[in-house]
Amino acid sequence: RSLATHSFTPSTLNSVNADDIAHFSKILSPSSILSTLPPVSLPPSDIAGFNNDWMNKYHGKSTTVLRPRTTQEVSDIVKWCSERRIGIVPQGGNTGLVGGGVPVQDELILSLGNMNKVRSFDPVSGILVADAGCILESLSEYLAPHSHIVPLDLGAKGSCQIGGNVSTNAGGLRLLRYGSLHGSVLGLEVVLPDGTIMNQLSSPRKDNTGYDLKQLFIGAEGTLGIVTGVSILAAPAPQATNNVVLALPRFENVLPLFVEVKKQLSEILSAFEFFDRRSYELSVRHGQGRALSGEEIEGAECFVLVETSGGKREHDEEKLNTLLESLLEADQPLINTGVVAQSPAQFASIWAIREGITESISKEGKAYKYDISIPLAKFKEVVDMTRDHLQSKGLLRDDAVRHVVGYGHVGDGNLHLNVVAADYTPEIQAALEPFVYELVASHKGSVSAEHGIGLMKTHALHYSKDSVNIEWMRKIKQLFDPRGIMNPGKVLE
Ligand code: FAD
Ligand code: 2HG
Ligand code: ZN
Repeated sequence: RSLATHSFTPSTLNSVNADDIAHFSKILSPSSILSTLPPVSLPPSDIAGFNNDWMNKYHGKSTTVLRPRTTQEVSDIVKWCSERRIGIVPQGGNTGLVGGGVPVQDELILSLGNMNKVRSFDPVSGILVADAGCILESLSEYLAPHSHIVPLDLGAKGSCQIGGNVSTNAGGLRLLRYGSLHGSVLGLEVVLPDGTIMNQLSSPRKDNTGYDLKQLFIGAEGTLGIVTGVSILAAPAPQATNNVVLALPRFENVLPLFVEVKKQLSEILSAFEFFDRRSYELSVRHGQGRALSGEEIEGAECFVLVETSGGKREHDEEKLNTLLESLLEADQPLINTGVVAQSPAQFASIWAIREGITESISKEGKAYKYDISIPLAKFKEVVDMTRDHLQSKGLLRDDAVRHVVGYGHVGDGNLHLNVVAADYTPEIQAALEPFVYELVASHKGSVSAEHGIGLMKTHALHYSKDSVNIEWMRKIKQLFDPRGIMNPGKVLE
């Protein structure tokens, strides 16, 4: 059951038919065409995974999934779809959280999964050029022997693709250290909505030759073209990493703690991640990382994960230990305890608690996700106000809303407010929206910090962008995609 509150109907678009399949057969090998239409005639269940999103909240009705192997094949498909006016949904790992990667109706799904080769890596400059369909984790594995890392990391790394990351401008767990993809992506290869291939992959690191067109595709969520290749600046792998989970008696301590941690760890600080007590409990309940001891979590209202990445283990350990001592010995300690990883396994376990929250929530129930930018000082207030609001509506009960939790990237001012319910229902939806968006707007925040607009937030864009900005977004969309075939109904209504 789709709960999309949007009435978008791509009425001017055509459905894929058997003649189209015959044409695609001339472009692609048979194994690259999955379709319920003749002559392929697969059962719908064979393509259900492409029609349903990661949360199982948004459901498309596509009949056909194409899995090209080359940029030329993508171009030939898009050219045909442009002439025939068939809507196309580019799809990467399908881990997006705003319904952007699945069709609204029966648009064709163009899945990048077969374009999964590293094209080149230069260990001197650190420039990696890869097909868009490369899975993020496989790029990390490729770079490890070259002592480099992808400047991006997120919990979905085992499934998401670099092209999907670029198209959502994914933030994730390393943004604090390495900045956004707007900085680290050096060039893109894109198939434009008329099938033209725009290649900027050979861009050097410094390139001020006029308008920087690639920036438009970073975060465009597939509405302006299909990213087929990515050139990205990999970072030198840190020689030493460590992490610690800090238990805080009250949320109000997070802000002064962040200031203190930044001051003391300075150049070796690589992550500062926040999760409230309930998020922690859900994560360990569903087997994500080893639970802390009762003593360690006693009296803790929330937790902060601090990661260090530096050049010399002894130096970094000394800094981390000095930080912990000073925090614990202060007159009014900001933390109750700090558990430092003593082994690679413990390091991974501490990260698993934080990275596993999203998955544990999906095991606990259906998630309403609000990925918002607000002032750090307001994180708790917004979570509490949302919970109180649901309570006042009588919705805080086991068969409706089970939990309201907050976690996220404190260093970037990005809160993940998650409302975990027994089911997606119109009643809960109406209680949450526009309530949450108005709250965000009252703090001059963003209704989408890092996940994008997709289908979920097209109607909420105006809470964060004024009419002049939206108008120019529309003009850009019209310029690139006058026939409206590229990911219709996403980002802009
Ligand atoms: P998809 O879900 O397939 O697509 C996402 C959007 O990009 C869609 O609009 C799609 O049409 C478009 N798209 C995909 N590939 C292309 C392409 N090649 N060309 C053009 N358009 C394309 N996000 C964060 O920012 N930070 C996080 O920390 C984070 N953690 C996550 C953890 C989990 C467990 C999950 C499930 C998701 C998380 N996300 C996070 C959401 C995030 O948006 C995605 O994980 C990721 O960036 C999407 O990549 P994907 O390949 O799965 O793209
Ligand atoms: C994270 O930071 C992701 O873990 C997912 O961005 C957030 O599930 C969410 O709301
Ligand atoms: Zn996040």
